[in-house]
Amino acid sequence: MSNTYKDLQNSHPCFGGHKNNAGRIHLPVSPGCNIACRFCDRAINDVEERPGVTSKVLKPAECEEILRKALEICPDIKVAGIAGPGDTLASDYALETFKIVKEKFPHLIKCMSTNGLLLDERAKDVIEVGIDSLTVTVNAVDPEIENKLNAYIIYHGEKIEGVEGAKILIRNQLSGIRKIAEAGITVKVNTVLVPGINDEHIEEIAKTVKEAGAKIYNIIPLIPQHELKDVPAPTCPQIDEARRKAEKYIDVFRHCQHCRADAVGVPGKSEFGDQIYQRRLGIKETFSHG
Ligand code: CLF
Ligand code: SF4
Repeated sequence: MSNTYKDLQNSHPCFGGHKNNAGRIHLPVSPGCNIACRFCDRAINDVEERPGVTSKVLKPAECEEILRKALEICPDIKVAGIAGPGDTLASDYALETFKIVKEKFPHLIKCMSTNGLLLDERAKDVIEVGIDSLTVTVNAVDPEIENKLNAYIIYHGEKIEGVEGAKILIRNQLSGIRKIAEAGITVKVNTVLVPGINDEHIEEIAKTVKEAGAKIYNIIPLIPQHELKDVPAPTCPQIDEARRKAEKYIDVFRHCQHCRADAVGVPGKSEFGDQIYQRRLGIKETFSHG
């Protein structure tokens, strides 16, 4: 039985447990990605798993030792999360890793984050592996808006661009959220707030994902880079306004720390990544799937 939303509010740093000093470790086992967010520097998140990229990510078999070391250094860690650096369902490494976590560290909360393109078809696997909390990044529920945020998807080996790709992405995200929520798993939705593109669309997203079964919503400010490098990052008042709008429909999480895919510790308080991972991911500031 997975942790309930109420359990997570006490023990998961991204669902309210930050007040109890709960920590998390991110296991960066997922290399490639299957969509093309226009704000994502895909040098490290490319669909093809180039040697230079995969050599930097962790292998599922390496995770047991990493987790033992991390728990020794930071006993506050309550959550084993996988949030990239690519998409957790674009390869099977995340699910393989969660199987290991479940067997060797049954007390840890298993937290997975995905763009949701494959969530509908992989929902059964996600449920079977016993994920406790799932985050889906939904940046729009209108394909015309999503098209301004995402260039294409790679779906069953086919590249589908523009509005067509956006329609499939949104459909799969929402039906995936429904299946996961119906199984009793707590779902959080992240939205990257992009001024001038989806800032007027936040209410619609919040309402739609709540109806699909999401429990909590997190607004992540855009880090301007790649194709959207000239769009200004949202200001604090803009972020506050977006949160106020979303809150009419769904609980809002306000303590997000924009974590790296290889972050370790209590978000915003401690960071042990350098001690745990000999090779850090070659990323500066990149989008986090948290
Ligand atoms: Fe990691 Fe994300 Fe799980 Fe948290 S992060 S996979 S839900 S354990 Fe948390 Fe970090 Fe914000 Fe993410 S503070 S970026 S929301
Ligand atoms: Fe993929 Fe995430 Fe980059 Fe989007 S932001 S292209 S989902 S790695």
